[in-house]
Amino acid sequence: MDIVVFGAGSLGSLVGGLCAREHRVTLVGRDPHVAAVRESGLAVEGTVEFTAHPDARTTVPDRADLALVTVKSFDTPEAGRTLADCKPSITCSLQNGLGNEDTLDTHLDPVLAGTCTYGARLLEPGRVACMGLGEVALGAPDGGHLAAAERAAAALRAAGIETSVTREMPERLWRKLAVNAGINPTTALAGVSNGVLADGPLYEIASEAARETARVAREQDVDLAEREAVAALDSVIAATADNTSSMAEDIQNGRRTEIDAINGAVVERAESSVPVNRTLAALVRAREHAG
Ligand code: KPL
Repeated sequence: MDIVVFGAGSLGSLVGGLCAREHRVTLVGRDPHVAAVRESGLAVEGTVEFTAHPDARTTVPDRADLALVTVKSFDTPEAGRTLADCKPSITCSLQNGLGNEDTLDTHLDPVLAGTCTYGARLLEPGRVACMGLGEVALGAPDGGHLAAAERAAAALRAAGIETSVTREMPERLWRKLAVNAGINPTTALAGVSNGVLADGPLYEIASEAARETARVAREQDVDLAEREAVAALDSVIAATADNTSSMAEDIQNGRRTEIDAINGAVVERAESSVPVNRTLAALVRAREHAG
């Protein structure tokens, strides 16, 4: 199968590298990373260790059977427009935040929603660390069955990636949103690793952000209990204790964050009051603007 991974950052490179053990993969990203991969291959280190040799470039190839989208949520409009040129038979978002599938759907069809629990870190151009084995869940963004999800899942499984197809993607996306709404802004603002949230005052803030997110999910007819959102938060904090969240890394490096698609998305959709998400979103935006 021809797979294009649009967004060769840490997660995209890891997933692309794993897929390249079985499929023809093109990683689309930025130099100097893609130049290093083209020249010497992609070294995957950590929980799994191998060198993969995907094609790597800054532009999309002519065609693709499957496109995996791993760019930051604010780059999704560009991903949709650019990927339309290679007419992928199936597109699947593996991104953080809400709304990515709708944005991709403007240009591509069918579009699947996906969640991925692999931990990844880009060490330097051409080298990515696998911080822990994970799994992928795929399905129709609005729930229900989509045959394309079975085909995409079969391709990922053939590459050794544990993948399930679910009819409950809305619940999964909101559960993941609750986790990100709790962990990402609190770790970014405090400048700490995920594990620091486990005890103390930051946990109260993170868990209240997750509870608010579950309440907003239910306002949108998505069945997510507050205790389920907090249980998901607890298990991700424990499983990623040593990791720096993507938002904390973005703030440390003076980059734009995904705040709009995470806490901003909760605030935007809320019918009730969500003071913790609103405050976290305002504080992270202020930090971004301060540079
Ligand atoms: O998805 C993540 C992120 O950092 O964006 C979590 C799950 C919080 C892991 O760090």
